[in-house]
Amino acid sequence: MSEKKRIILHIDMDHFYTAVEEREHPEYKGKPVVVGADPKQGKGRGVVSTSNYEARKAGVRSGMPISRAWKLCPGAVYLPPNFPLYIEVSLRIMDIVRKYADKFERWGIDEAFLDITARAKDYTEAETIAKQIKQEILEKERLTCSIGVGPNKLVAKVASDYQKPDGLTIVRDDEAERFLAPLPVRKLLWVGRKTEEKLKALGINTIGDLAHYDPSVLAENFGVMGTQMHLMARGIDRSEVEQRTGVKSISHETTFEEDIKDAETVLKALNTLSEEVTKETLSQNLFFKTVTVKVRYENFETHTRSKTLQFMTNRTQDLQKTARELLQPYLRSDRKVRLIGVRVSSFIKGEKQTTLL
Ligand code: TTP
Ligand code: MG
Repeated sequence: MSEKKRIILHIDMDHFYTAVEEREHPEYKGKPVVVGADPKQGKGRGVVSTSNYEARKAGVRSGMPISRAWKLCPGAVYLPPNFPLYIEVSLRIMDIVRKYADKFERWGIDEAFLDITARAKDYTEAETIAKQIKQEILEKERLTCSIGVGPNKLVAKVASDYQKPDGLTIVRDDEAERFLAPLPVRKLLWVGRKTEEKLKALGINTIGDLAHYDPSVLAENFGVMGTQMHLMARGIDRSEVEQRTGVKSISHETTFEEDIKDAETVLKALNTLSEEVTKETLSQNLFFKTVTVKVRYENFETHTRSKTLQFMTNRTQDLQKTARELLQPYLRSDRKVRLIGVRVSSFIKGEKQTTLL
């Protein structure tokens, strides 16, 4: 029995946080813009959330220490993240996008997968749909995105990243393996830095190298993941586009400007983080049950501790109280704290909560 051929789209907004900031502040247009921690004239700690393409030209990247970004690009506009705004824009974009598909899957704040098999009889029709989506997002939100179209989620995702910004890359099922072959293995989803190093040691640099490698040796070296990677390298991915809340957890963390000994200051920051987290869960109509806190001491020793509540909640006070209980044992007069974080997980959607009650 042959499987029905699918057509999948992956949409990824271009430099999302900074794009939203540029839209709100036209005076930033054309300048390098960095969203992230306060750079404090190069002495700031914490990291870059994202940067626009002008700042990327200077070498600034997501996740890089903000102090390094400052060195690379001192003239950029540096902005703190405005999460409530990004979430609001993200939700509106998801509402635009989901109309175009029978199956829709949100994937992080600025990405989504669409299964349009039932709506596009071929790749030409798929291209028309992709162009309509780009046009509607541009008209309604004045933002650009990049879209990849392919026979499965894997190929669509790699394709959306292929030409950025404002790209549209179409990869038909019979072209998938050839399209992937020259790309570095790290472009495959879930191939992290460690795996990349191990693959390099085996002489595997490109996805094509991986596709032609002996699968039994890959299985020996990487177990089930080896088999999985070999399939992916040949452009094979059977995973479905699945409707779900899209997020498994929501978290916020902060690196203090200087290491903190005073428990009250740490707890105050914890309250603020908890507030930011519940703002986000409320905006997505999610109730949570599990709370996790993270603490990093000045020597980078890091601990996390979780608790699952007896009830689902979306209340800031519940989160603040639980987070405080969890963090308290780590606040010791002899240890300075560098970073703290709050995460919530085990979600259900608001409507379900009402039916449960
Ligand atoms: P990405 O889609 O990875 O990045 P991007 O949209 O900024 O840029 P690109 O044009 O390459 O797609 O992430 C979406 C948003 O998530 C990004 O705007 C900011 C946030 N983010 C972080 O806060 N930290 C990170 O390390 C990354 C990668 C993203
Ligand atoms: Mg993006």
